[in-house]
Amino acid sequence: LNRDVPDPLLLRLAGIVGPDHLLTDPDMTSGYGSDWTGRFRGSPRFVVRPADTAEVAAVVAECGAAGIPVVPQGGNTSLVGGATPLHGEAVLSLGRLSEIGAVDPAGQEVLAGAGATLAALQDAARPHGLRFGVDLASRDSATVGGMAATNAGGIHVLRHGMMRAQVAGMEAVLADGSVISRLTGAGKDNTGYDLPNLLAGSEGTLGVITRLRLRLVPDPSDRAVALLGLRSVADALSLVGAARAALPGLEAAEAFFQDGLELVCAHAGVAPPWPEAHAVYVLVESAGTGDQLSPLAEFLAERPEVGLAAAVAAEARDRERLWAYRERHTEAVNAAGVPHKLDVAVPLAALEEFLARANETVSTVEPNARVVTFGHLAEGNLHVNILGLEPEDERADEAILRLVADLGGSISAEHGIGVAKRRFLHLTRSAADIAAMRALKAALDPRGILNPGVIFP
Ligand code: 2HG
Ligand code: ZN
Repeated sequence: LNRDVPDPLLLRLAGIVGPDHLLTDPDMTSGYGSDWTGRFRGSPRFVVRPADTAEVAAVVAECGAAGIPVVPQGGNTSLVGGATPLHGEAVLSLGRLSEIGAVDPAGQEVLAGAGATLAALQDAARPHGLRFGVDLASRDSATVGGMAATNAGGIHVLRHGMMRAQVAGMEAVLADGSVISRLTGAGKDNTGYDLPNLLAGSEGTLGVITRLRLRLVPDPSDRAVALLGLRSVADALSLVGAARAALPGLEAAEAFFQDGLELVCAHAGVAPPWPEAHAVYVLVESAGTGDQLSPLAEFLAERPEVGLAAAVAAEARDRERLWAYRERHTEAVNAAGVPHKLDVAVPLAALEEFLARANETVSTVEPNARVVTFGHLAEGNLHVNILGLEPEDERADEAILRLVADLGGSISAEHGIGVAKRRFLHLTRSAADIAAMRALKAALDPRGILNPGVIFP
């Protein structure tokens, strides 16, 4: 343990997980100390990497008894400082709980450890003609435990819903080290409070998810993607509305804008899809069994919103090329600086107004700031990324989130509250809501051991 005076807690933890899985050397622990954006940084007191549920329970009980708060961490892909030891907490890494059980083809379910990555889960499902209903760009790192804890969204929400909708069962360790488990997978179970549903989206503040029974969906054999350069946000919305009605296989409807496209092209070293600029770019994807390309192309040919800037693709490599313009926004933004990330949703009827006012709202506060917006159009979910602000300067964040609240939206559509938005929770949740949430937190974690400072100020 590299310590002159052995710390009794560290000795006990090393006894539980084995000395190799208790990290105290700052060179080894620093990677666990900041979130993916780099905006939120801390130094963990130590990092402990249990191998299974029993070890997680023993670690949480020991840390709780010693009064050491614990930050549960999966793939560390949070964009809101949701798994960052800002005040020297211990990091409880779930990465070793990565086992994926046998796929149940009849029940279309699979048991997965919290530390299994999304990509590993997809690999396990594919040979059975199945896949997981949630997909997102960080698929190689994001773990299913973290995705459930944050109720992650992603690019297929319009077809399959968010992460909570995929959770058929859950095992978790509570703050006192006890284990709750509903993993049996009996499709129907109406026996009292739905604790898995409560823990999904609780951002590690109510319990540490250790295993999940996850729903799978049929893996469509055919896909087609279209990228369109359109004249206006109004056109984009009417096109997506029509696509939802006309294309039963529609599973993605994404949007981005000229400034974001230019950033991606410069960062990735690729040419833009068309030489001329367009007011808004929309990417739609349709998936199913049998030809998807012809119905998509026929639909687009009849739509008045669609002009010459239209590209369709069915082959995997061509689809990926079109998707890259949208999917590489996050890395391109991060390469340009440390962003403030405001993942918001506004009612579709207010989307145009929000977009028209967002940039001016930011520039009133900070004239030099740069705003890059993109997102999931069908849900009115926009990722407002602001560059050129100090990490702790929240004035622009507040102005945008107040605009969202005024328009009847949500200050966090899919990334969670983390520490980034805790001061603003009251903007879209009532005092009664917050009091009920605090009561749950106090009942399940009276000493505030689990992920302190997340969700609540
Ligand atoms: C996405 O939709 C992710 O690509 C990340 O939710 C969004 O980087 C972002 O702001
Ligand atoms: Zn997103």
